[in-house]
Parts: sequence; C-alpha cells; structure tokens
Amino acid sequence: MTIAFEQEWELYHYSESLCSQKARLGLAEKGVDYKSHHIVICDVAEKCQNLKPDYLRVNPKGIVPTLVHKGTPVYDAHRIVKYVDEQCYDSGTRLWPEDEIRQQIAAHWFDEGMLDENGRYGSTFGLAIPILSHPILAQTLNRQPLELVEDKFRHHPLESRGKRFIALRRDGTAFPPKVTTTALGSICRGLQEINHLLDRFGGPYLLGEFTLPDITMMACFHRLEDVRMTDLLYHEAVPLVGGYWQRLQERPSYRDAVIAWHDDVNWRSALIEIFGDKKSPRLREAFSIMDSVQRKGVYE
Ligand SMILES: N[C@@H](CCC(=O)N[C@@H](CS)C(=O)NCC(=O)O)C(=O)O
Repeated sequence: MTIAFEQEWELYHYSESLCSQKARLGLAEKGVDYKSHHIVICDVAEKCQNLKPDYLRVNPKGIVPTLVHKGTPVYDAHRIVKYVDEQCYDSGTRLWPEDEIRQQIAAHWFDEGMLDENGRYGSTFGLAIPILSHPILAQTLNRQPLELVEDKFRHHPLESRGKRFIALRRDGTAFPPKVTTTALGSICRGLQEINHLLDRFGGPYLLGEFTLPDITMMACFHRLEDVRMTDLLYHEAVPLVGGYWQRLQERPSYRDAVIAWHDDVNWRSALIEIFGDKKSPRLREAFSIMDSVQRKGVYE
C-alpha cells in the first residue's frame, strides 16, 4: 500500500495520544524532520478525523499514530520508533541497545509497554495505562451528544474499541472495577521492575544509556501525571524511579514532542474539570497494591 506523500517522513498523530507521543519522541530523539498531519481523534472531540475515509486509507484501523516513509505506512508506536532508529542508524540518539542482554530487556519492554489493541486491557504495563485514562475519555465523550457518539463508534474498524467508547459515554465506565485493580497491579509491578533495572544498570536511564524503553516510560509517566498519579513514581518501594522521571523530563525531546503538543481545548480542559487541583482518588488503592507487590519481593 502506498500513501500519497510530499516529504520523506510524514506523521499522522494526535497531540495528546500516548502512542503519538512515543512516535514524536522517537523522531525528536533521532532528529528527523517530518511533515505533521494532526488528526483529532473521535473519543476526544466531536469534530474529528480518525474515522473518516481519508484517514482510513492511511490506517485501516482508524488509530494513530501512522508514520509514512516515502509513501509506505508504518504502524504501532514502538515499531515506528524502531523503524526510524534502523533507517537513521547514524543520526541522533541510538535507540536500540547494542548488546544482547539489553536487547532482550528492550524487546521485553517493547511488548510489555505497548498499547496492543488485540491484548487484554489491564494485563500489561502498556495496557494498564489506558484504563487509568478512562475518566478523561468519559469526560471528553460526555461533551458529545450520545447519538453522535453511538453513530461514530458503531462502525469503528476495531469493534471492541467502538463498544468501549460507547459504554464510556453511556455508563461512564467500560470495564468492571476489578480490571482497574488488575491494571494498578501491572503498573506497580512494572514500576518495581523499572526500579530494579535502574539499580542493575546504574542509570541514568533504564538500561544505562537512553534507549527505546525510556521513550515508553516518558509517555506512560506523563499520562500518570495527567491522571494525577505522579505520587506513585515517588513511592518508597521504587526509590530510583522519581529521579529517573525527572531526568526524562529534562530531555529536550520531552519538551518538543510532548509538552509543546498539549491540547488545552479538548484534553487539558477535561483534566481540570475532572481533577481540579486534586490528586487521583485511585492513589490510595494504588499505594496499597504497591505495598503488597513490594512485600512479595518480586524484584528484590
Ligand atoms: N498499537 C497501536 C495503538 C494505537 C492506538 O490505540 N491509538 C489510540 C490513541 S493512543 C487511538 O488512535 N485512539 C482512537 C481510536 O481508537 O478511535 C500503537 O502502539 O501505536
């Protein structure tokens, strides 16, 4: 499949989408210049593009991001970053580690941190974060008339995705509470594993040098901030994670690929409506799960 293009690199993305953030971070770390196609997604605003025929020709699943390289589409944020890293091997930051042990860990986090639309929500780190984002989507969907939401998502190419958004609009929730508990467990185990890796390789980044898994963490931790769960990154069970998060935020790529793309109208306004200046009501449960994961000593 070839997509019409004007520039060698073109990116279809939504400013606040976690997967789009990863793709932009990868491009920024590699210093790759690209033509931006900003696609507002339908769970976030009434006027949206990802389910329109034009975009479905670019990405038949109707999801972002899509990277187009000389007309060839590349899908899935982690695959996009790895692809750019391979194509631009000698420019910018080298994002795939060179030695076998680090490659194995990077490959583990490639899967564990991915938002895999075919996976079970809550079961991995990458599929746990979107569960915590549900209140935001419920809020942005609530701004849209129910009929319109039903109409838009009835024909979502990813059927379960469409049903989930309709449920969020109708009921304010899409899964039973135990899925949130499972998701918090995946996040707490992930953070303890991250802490262990920071200790094992001595930092400053997950595997020592900055690599692809750090991009995954930048986007995921940023989302934890959005949902007012930053305190989890500073829990005593993960003493190295808070400093790591601060180092990630100091990278120019974080400023250019994440902060500079904030969408105040559709996304940030919803955060203020939901949380104001309060922390997440889920922090208490998250803390107790973190304590119990620590007691089991999985990563000691
Ligand atoms: N496996 C894909 C998942 C992409 C994805 O689910 N993107 C979300 C935003 S983070 C999206 O497009 N949502 C809009 C929709 O599903 O309609 C990846 O890793 O890039």
